[in-house]
Amino acid sequence: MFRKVTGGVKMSHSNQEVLGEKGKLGMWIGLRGKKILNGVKLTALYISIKLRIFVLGSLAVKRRSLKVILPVLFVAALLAPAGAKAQEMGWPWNYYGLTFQISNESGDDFAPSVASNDQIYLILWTRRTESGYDVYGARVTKAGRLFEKDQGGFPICSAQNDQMFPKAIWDGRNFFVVWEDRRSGVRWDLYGTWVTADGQVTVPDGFPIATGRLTNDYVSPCLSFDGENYLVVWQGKRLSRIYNLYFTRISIEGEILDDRPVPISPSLRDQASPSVAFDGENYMVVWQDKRSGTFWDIYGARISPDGEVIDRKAIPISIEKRESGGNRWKPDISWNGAFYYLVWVNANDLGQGALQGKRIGPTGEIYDLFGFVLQDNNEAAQTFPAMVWDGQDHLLIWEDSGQGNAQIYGISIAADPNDVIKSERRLVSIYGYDNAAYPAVSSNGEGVLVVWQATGPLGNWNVYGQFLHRYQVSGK
Ligand SMILES: [Ca+2]
Repeated sequence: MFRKVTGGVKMSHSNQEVLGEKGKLGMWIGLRGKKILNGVKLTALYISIKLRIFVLGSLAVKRRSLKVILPVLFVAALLAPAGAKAQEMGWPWNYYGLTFQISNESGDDFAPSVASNDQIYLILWTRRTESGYDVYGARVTKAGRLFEKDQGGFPICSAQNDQMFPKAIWDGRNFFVVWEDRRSGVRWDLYGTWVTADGQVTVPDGFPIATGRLTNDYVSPCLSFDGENYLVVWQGKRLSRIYNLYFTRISIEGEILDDRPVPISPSLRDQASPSVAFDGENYMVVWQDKRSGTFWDIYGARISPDGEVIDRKAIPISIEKRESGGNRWKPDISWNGAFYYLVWVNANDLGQGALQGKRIGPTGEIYDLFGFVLQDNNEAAQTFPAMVWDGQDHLLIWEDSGQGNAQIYGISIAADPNDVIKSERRLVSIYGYDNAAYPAVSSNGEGVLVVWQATGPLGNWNVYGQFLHRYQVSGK
């Protein structure tokens, strides 16, 4: 059920051995451990965990093999244009109301995402039930209050076998939702449906968006909307062994517009973790790419609304030279009306995740020769960055495993094409219990809703949310 957390929750560090320096890997292992303890079949989740560890890389495993990367960043700072020096701005957000909690006493609620229109936010997440994993949702008003009838969440897909990791976008009429679906029993496919602003699921359990062949999984979907059609991008297995990125366009009526999944930049090396935004003219997709043969880098490509890949060879984005190693993972892209702001996880000198940024113009022009550090705290790993534009500034949030107990932090970043202007970091998961992880964020232009997962009082995963609004609210 949905509960208000009344504050004063102590942040226990008792899970240090689980999270600690293992970061995200530890989280998923913890989840798997819980699953085993609960005696439910674990094949599907195990595959999913394995996939994600593979995709994210393991900060813990990489740690030993990494040498000092700090000099690279230092040199980058020296060579970067003067304008790229970081400047400070204020934190413009007020914490409005109390943190929400969605709890499910018999299982886990985790892996949340959030979308919004000008009236409501739609939170989506994965729920572990006795018969596998299902997709659930709940609505929050633009003032940050849960809808009474959505307490505890409503099912969006409870088909047989597992459905996980939903994402949504508002299309002007409905929320279009896409998730990973293993109802076939042999592989992960992508399914979707619509959720109305009233909370109705128009196609219960959804319809197929893209289905792989044989055991070729389709996973990690992201989506955007160009005013007429949706673009769904995902990583799909090829030749039963490597992941490449694909997309398909879907009309607002649900018609699949591309005969078959379209490869974005075919490669014999892995590509993973896509993120997509629409700039009013084209889509920009960014992802992590192992075409160097050794390390993951960040690449991008534009896709036109007609479904043409404009940058078939892909735009190399994280072109900084490495001294000794280091991967770049998990990019997230945000359009602010003039340019794209990009963030990704960069292995820092301790082999832990730090957050790096870059700005990219709508034609693919990279504004920053060297990526700049958006957040780097050597005491902790920064992972799972998510960025949003609220009409005035970007808000960047992430999972920070400082002190062994992960929490959600954020910084504001000005939409300045020349200077890096950002606030000091602030704790967002103030009342989020332990192991606050896997954050997501959406803005309707007036406020921002941040959601994450954390272990609740019963020891299972719950979904939490914190509404933020600007200090100066006019006419409200
Ligand atoms: Ca299910």
